[in-house]
Amino acid sequence: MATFVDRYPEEASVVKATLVVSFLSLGIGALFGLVQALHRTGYLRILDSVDYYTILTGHGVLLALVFTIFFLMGLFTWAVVQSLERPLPDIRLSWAWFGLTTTGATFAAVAILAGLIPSIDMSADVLYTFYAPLMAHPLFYVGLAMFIVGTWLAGADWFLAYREWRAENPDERIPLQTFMVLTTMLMWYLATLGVAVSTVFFLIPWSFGWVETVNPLLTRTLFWFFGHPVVYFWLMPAYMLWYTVLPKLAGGRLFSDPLARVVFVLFLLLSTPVGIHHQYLDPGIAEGFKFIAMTNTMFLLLPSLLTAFTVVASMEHGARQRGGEGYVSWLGALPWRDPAFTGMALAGVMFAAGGFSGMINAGMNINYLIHNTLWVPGHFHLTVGTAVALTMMAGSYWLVPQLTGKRLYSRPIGLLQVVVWFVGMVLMSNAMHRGGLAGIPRRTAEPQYQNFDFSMALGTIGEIRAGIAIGGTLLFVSVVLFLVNILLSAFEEPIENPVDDSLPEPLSGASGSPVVLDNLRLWTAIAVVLVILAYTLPLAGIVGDAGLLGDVPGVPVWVSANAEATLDLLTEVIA
Ligand code: HEM
Ligand SMILES: [Cu+2]
Repeated sequence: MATFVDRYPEEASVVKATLVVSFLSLGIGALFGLVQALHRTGYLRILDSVDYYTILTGHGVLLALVFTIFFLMGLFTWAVVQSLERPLPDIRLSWAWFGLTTTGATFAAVAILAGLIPSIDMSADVLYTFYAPLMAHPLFYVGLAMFIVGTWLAGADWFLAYREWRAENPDERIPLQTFMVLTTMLMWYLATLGVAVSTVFFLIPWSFGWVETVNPLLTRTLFWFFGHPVVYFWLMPAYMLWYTVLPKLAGGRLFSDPLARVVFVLFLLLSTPVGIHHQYLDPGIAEGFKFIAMTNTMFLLLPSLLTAFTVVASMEHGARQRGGEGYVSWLGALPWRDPAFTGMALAGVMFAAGGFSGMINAGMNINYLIHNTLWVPGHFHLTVGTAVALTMMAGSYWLVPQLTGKRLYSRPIGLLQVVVWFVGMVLMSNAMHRGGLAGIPRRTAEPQYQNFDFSMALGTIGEIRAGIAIGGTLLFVSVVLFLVNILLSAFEEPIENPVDDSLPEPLSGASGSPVVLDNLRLWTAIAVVLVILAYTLPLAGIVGDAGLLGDVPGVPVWVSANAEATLDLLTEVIA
């Protein structure tokens, strides 16, 4: 059968456009990552420590929000079109959401980067978590709002495509990839309510000066209402690739379609009512609510363990089809020379490690030990920074040829790239975890530790710094290899079948999965109820304590070019 671009040329253009934005952000974000890694370890300092937060905000926003979500929008568009086997209802809608998200992301990026130019009175050094009392230039929040509305329209595009398909196929099961897209988007609609309310009703009016004050705890809580589920928004594209593409690359078939559906339903139900687990150390939220969030978080382990089981079982099936034998030696029969396969498999291994450190984060009491230390970036560079990012890069080696009709420039470079990422991340993330245990804070340009002379359980501060600097450098090199490989692929000649893009049926198919799983209305209703139960009382308490608009004037970091004004404001706040 002809490849994706031949069957759906217009949709392929939309997907390509989203990937271009995604990869551009990846390149800039990775450069910032390198600058940070070398700066805070003292190896190379090319900028003033004052500008560290501009770079750190750029890194977080461009990688965690722009790179990942643009990739998701491209992947989901591809997935809906190819699994429903029909074009999108109206390609103008697709270009509209692409235009809106791209403009929004550009506004936010401009507001952040302007912080590097002292003559422009604009900055947004508020970090990718952007809650009060740090205040950004209004352009930043307006950009974010446009970006979020754009993702809503993208979801509408996919739901409309599904509705057209459903009208013609009233009795069929929702194709698995479309099911994944729809459940993920339902979760997203629910989760983004928090950040949309916070941005539109509080942060935008506040940054324009229409209201004097905001309630910082309220904006924090609304951020984390969205800030936990967003991690599943990053993760679900990776899960989609692990469930539907990885088994095929391994030479086999997905072990179980019903299990995959159960996992996505569980994420829809459980992603949102746990956000308070990011606020274990926030005063102003009663311990009991934190405890409930912790309990819900532990339930979230279930879908991840189900995934580990299903994906490994599918890989084992593939390996045995390829002649693999024994309890463990079947691993050797997997196609390790294929960069798409190896990248995703290594990403999965890293995700398991990230799961372990995540357990520490999730435990209310142990969390106090590592809160706001380097441990935390150590953790999420394994999860979003590798499980997601490396899967997206590896998946691109298989996906991009379908969108261009051209083969990948070099598979060996691809293989080298994913292995370099793995090694770099082992070094950087391991050092970050240990640094965190030693008490080194995150988000700090100057963790000097000159007179640090007590011995640590493992390694020394010097060795931890070296791990971060060398690991960070390898990661940057890996991103360069990835981008060059993709760029050079664009100059290949188009060919008939640039990649084997067929996706085999699961071993245990949709017909074996309970029909109720496809009842999206039911799951959405339960998800809403769970959110109401988890959030009504905490939010009522926060608003009851300090009012909707609080009494904190805020710290507008966008006048930080004028340090004295900021200091005056700070003094005012403290007084
Ligand atoms: C070239 C590869 C990368 C390098 C060298 C790198 C390095 C770093 C370093 C050193 C920090 C800690 C800064 C601090 O707390 O002071 C950091 C933070 C962070 N990184 Fe990365 N990183 C890389 C890739 C990624 C990727 C792929 C993602 C996500 C997709 C990511 C997301 C983040 C986020 C969200 C933060 C936290 C920002 C904040 O605290 O506000 N990074 N990175
Ligand atoms: Cu979380």
